[in-house]
Amino acid sequence: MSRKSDGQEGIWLSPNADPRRLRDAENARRNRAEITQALSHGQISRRDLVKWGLFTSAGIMVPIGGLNPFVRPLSAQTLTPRSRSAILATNSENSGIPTGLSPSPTFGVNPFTQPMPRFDVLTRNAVSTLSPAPQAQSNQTQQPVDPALVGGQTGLTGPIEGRPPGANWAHQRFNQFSPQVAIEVTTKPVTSNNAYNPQVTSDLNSGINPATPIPAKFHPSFPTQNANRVWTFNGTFPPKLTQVRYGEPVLFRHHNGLTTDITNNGGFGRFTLTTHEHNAHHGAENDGFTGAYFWPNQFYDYHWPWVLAGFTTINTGATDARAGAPADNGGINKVPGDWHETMSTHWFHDHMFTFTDQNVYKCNAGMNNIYSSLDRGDETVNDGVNLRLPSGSSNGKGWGNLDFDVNLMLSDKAWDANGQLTMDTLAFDGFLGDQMTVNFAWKPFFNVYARRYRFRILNASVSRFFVLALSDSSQFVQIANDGNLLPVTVPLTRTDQLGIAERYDIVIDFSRYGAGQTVDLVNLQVHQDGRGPANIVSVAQALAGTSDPAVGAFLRFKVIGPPPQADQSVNLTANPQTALIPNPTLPATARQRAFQFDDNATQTTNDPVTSYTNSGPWGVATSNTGESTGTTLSADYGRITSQPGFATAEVWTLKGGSGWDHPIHIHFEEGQILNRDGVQPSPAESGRKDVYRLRDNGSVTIKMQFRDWGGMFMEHCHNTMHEDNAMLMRWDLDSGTPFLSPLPTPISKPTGVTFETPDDILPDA
Ligand SMILES: [Cu+2]
Repeated sequence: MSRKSDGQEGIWLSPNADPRRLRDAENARRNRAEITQALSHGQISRRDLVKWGLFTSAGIMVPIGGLNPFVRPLSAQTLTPRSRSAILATNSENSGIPTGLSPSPTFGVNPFTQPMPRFDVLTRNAVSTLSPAPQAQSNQTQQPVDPALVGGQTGLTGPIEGRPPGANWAHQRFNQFSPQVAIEVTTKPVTSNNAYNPQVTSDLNSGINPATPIPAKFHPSFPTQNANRVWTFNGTFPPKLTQVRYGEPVLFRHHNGLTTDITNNGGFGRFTLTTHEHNAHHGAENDGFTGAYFWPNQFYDYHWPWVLAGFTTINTGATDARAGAPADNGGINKVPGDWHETMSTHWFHDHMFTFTDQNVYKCNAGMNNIYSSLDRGDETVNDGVNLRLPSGSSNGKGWGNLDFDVNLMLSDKAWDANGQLTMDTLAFDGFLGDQMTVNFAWKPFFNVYARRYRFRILNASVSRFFVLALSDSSQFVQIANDGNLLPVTVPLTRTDQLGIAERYDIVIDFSRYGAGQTVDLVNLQVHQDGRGPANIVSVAQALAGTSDPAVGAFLRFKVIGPPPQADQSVNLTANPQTALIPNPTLPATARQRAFQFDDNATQTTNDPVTSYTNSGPWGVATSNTGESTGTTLSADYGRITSQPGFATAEVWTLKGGSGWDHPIHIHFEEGQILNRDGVQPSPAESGRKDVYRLRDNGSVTIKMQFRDWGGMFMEHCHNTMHEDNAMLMRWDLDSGTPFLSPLPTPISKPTGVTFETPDDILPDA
């Protein structure tokens, strides 16, 4: 299929469009929302949609008026079998899967009129505050199960913890890395925030008084979100931040506080949860496996040990200060492992099988800053190890200062005529919102001092890519990509395409501006559909406006004057190509594999729980020999696609289809790009990565290691609309006793997790 929507107008309907077209779009939106809702309530399946002729088996929505906003309602196009087959016959190449919702209203509010809230920092508690105490194996203490979860049956019990039971899902090395910090959080329907904890003073938070409740609104002058339209960590805005250190294991206890009524979801989203700490180097039992989801009234204990990769074989005596954690007194606590594997910027989000897109879009996402001796979050510590990236030092802890180290979560959203968050989950090409938010705030401003700032930028969209520039086209410096500081920083006036789930850490030096000046962060990346990025426009074009309403300025920096203390961070303005963390040395290649990410997938299994319920639209073809790839398969988390050897390194080639850009995420350990389409990667993606944009018809060859921990992990497209429909595969890493091999697949139920043998193991896995 080609990328351009043949002969169709763009998906973006202007508010000034022909009123009939706007009305048609609104009718189509309502009809599609009904189907979305019925799907999310489990009342119908995707297979039903195919059976009824609303979709082809390849997942393409047929152009039926009243459903597809690009097709005028015509009496001939009612849902009779005859017209359906005629439509299917004549429109088999219809490539425009619409995402054309009617424009989101902005209620006469101007952009840049609300302060951008800093992240809400989750409290770090003593482990003794957890009740019950955490334990290596899942806590199977029984509790009554709400009849609503089990078809009305009464008197049933189920475990308080949703983690699968037994030795295979016990926390690996739990005694060796016993938790020292507890972070407890509950996903809940959204409400007002009365306990906002930004960990910075008000002058560093655009004047926001944290004692003033923060309403569940994308702007103070927009309507309040209904409780079940938005589900967040702790049920409040803004997004949550965790702060962790190497050598300090964390017990992240996640409670499911959602309603037990599956239909009480605001029209989209699923009440079962599983939380992925995006690219943590942890055992699989803590990775948020897509099938290891837990239910309302349950919790799941995630053990985050925060170890440097290679800790079992490299620097095992912990003698190198560069492999270290920031001590409270400004010193270093050395840890085992390879300091080249130090990570900095992560995020965590829901990974529920076939509902990740909806649950993350409902704002169930946060970020995680990882502190190390190299990147400690105190720019004043001058010990020859600390890279002194912009942070400030005001908390007096010697690490974890957020003064000038700012998390930015970018996501495009859409809302209905009443201002309520809305989503089109039938947009199988990809879902695009028409409104930009930063930290869940619509087009905010952010006050800055005239000094260097670090911004940890996350693309938390469903399907949208970004290209970022400053409105005056001035220079900034990229210091990290994904979780990892770059080998050498990169001066830029425009970023590369920031794929979904990618992180770019950049440093902007505002000392060149005077008090009262402003400069905006601008998105230059146009989308015409959700398949991948279209053209990139100039800053001038973006500011003038394009057909894509999410292009243009979306965050305004207001310079308030000189900083209260001198900037002591490394001067990247003077030295924009500064060495940070070199790549680790990779061992010999044990094996090569190839994965093709494509459409028109088939499903070879029919497991009612673990299989995506019909063939297509998306899938992965796997060659475990590295030669030509096999059949493109729809996801089944009961299928073991590949089984890399423990403590080996492999070369994987990831290939994309024509007309698409799939940002591929491989869980567990970073890879290094050996080549992109046969040539060396750019400096900005020459570090370690966990998301690989394939680009149109592109291929990326990476090398990665498989060590330290075992279990079942995933590889998938992070355009979550593709991931959920069903471009996801499972790979297993057998770390030996006590693991069974092959690992039994967990089947999650409110009454407890059971296991079944894998549905399928691919040849040469
Ligand atoms: Cu994709």
